[in-house]
Amino acid sequence: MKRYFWIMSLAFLPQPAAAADCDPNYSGACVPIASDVDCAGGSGNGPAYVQGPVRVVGRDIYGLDRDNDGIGCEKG
Ligand SMILES: [Ca+2]
Repeated sequence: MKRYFWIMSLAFLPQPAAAADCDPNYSGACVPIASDVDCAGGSGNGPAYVQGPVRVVGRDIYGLDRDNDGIGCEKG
């Protein structure tokens, strides 16, 4: 019985550290946390880029969703 709970607790551990490096304001793709993020293939100057589309679930702090429909980098 004790062993059963130990195995179950592993299933609820946080995902590996990579997830912590993604901005929580976006989902669907890993938007890096940087001074500025632009859409890959777009005209932005970085320094970081994300391959869209990404869904804005918080504040669009990087301005990826220019037409405010909730999806950023649609044509990225
Ligand atoms: Ca949009």
